[in-house]
Amino acid sequence: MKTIFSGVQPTGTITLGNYIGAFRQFTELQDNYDCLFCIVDQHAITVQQDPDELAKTIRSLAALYLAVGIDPEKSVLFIQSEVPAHAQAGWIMQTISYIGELERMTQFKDKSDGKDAVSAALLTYPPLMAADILIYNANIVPVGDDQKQHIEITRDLADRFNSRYGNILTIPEARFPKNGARIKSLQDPLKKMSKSDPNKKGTITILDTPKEIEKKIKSAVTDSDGVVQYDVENKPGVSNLLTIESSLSGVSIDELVTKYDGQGYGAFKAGVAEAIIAHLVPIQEKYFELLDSPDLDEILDNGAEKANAIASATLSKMESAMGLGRKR
Ligand code: ATP
Ligand code: LTN
Repeated sequence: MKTIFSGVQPTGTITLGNYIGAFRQFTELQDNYDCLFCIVDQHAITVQQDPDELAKTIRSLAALYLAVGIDPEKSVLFIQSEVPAHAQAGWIMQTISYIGELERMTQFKDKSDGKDAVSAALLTYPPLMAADILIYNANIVPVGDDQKQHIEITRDLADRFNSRYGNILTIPEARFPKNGARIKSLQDPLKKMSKSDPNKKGTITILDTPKEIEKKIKSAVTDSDGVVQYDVENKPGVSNLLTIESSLSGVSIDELVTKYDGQGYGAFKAGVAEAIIAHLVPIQEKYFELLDSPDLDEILDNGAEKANAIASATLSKMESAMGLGRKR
């Protein structure tokens, strides 16, 4: 059976973008693949985090993975920093990465732009992400569109490692959702919806109350022609809302356009908000049940143990191939 790996950073409450782009794919895939899902806390600290807040967010993200439908009987759910092989293999991947290729990464450019105190880890984020994937010999990595470049560099590094040290690593492939690979900010529909966006009006989180959701959708930026049509170039705001409703309700965009034909943006936005609320309320109920439950710790302990066994075996092969330690 093929292996799936993906990770999400504990950097805030997950958004509708994360949910549609990543989590939805995870729950669909777990029946047919060996799946590992990770809370990538070591990636989160590439920008400074408040320790208490980070600890809380890690637990919250674990509960959310389960609330959206990750089944610990089918998938391995764990925290990156509890499996030391990630950082160890991350170091190895750094040794085969070039500064130039890391400096060209869009995420590095975006997150370092205009700042004076940029951590070295923000630059070396991609080799750690490559290690995350490669130590499980993952075949498929389900992610949103923004991660395309990171998967490309992972493939390049795996290939480079294999050609230098022997055929050890599996070259993974990215998998993007058919619909909703890049959900946009409600306030700036040219930008992606992002959990670390300081403008909270642009983002719907998976834990927003129905009232908050209605308010945010009502104030979502659209345009002045009042026609509900899918046209990403000329009507990015309306198209984004159509994508959101379609991917949550399963109703095609064409059918939605027919449904809202002749109605103004008021009725359209009310319909979009309703679809989001109907989808999120059951997830929220499960989330609050799980958050303080001891089951959560047991699931994460089990996950770390299973992940450790796989990851340390690959790491050992990598170290031996490179002549590290006394493994030869
Ligand atoms: P941050 O703002 O901290 O960078 P983020 O919101 O971009 O966070 P990540 O933890 O980096 O979220 O991403 C988790 C997963 O969600 C990734 O697979 C990513 O591709 C996907 N994702 C993030 N934002 C969107 C979006 N707007 N639309 C679709 N998928 C998304
Ligand atoms: N870089 C990703 C998070 C991430 C990840 C991974 C995703 C870290 N390691 C491995 C898939 C596989 C992000 O910023 N969304």
